[in-house]
Amino acid sequence: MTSLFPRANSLALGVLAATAAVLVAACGTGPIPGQSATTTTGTSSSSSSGASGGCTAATAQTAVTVDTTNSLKYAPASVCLKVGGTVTWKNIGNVFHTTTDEASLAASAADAALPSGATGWNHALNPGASFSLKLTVAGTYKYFCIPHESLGMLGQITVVS
Ligand SMILES: [Cu+2]
Repeated sequence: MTSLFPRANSLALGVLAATAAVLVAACGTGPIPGQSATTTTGTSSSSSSGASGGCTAATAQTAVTVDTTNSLKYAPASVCLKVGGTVTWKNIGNVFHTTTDEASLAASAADAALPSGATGWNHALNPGASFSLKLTVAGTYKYFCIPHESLGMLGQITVVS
């Protein structure tokens, strides 16, 4: 009887060790599901809530890609662009989205913003589709997804010269 316990224990430990090894391996390799591994924008560590926090001529990009995802987000939600630069939205999921910066289409007026002199836009993004927009007026743009605005699918583009 007593001789059974050590055996059972070592079996249990073996299983635990194997499970841990699998977990470690799973964490250590491969991208996190739903995230594209290629999005490395060293400049946009912009979880900062400030309007143009950190977006300067030195950090601005001339071309950025914003993914629209099945988690109903723009990724990244905030980008820093040089004047004359291009934003490309790409629907990487299978849910319909829009990229929209028209105050008249917003449920909440605060979700849409344009610098004075800039033109708004409203473009559908079917699954797999992409849409590019060149922004030639500096300032802060706030845009949203029509079907998911109330769920917080909001984006911001800061354009600097
Ligand atoms: Cu959406």
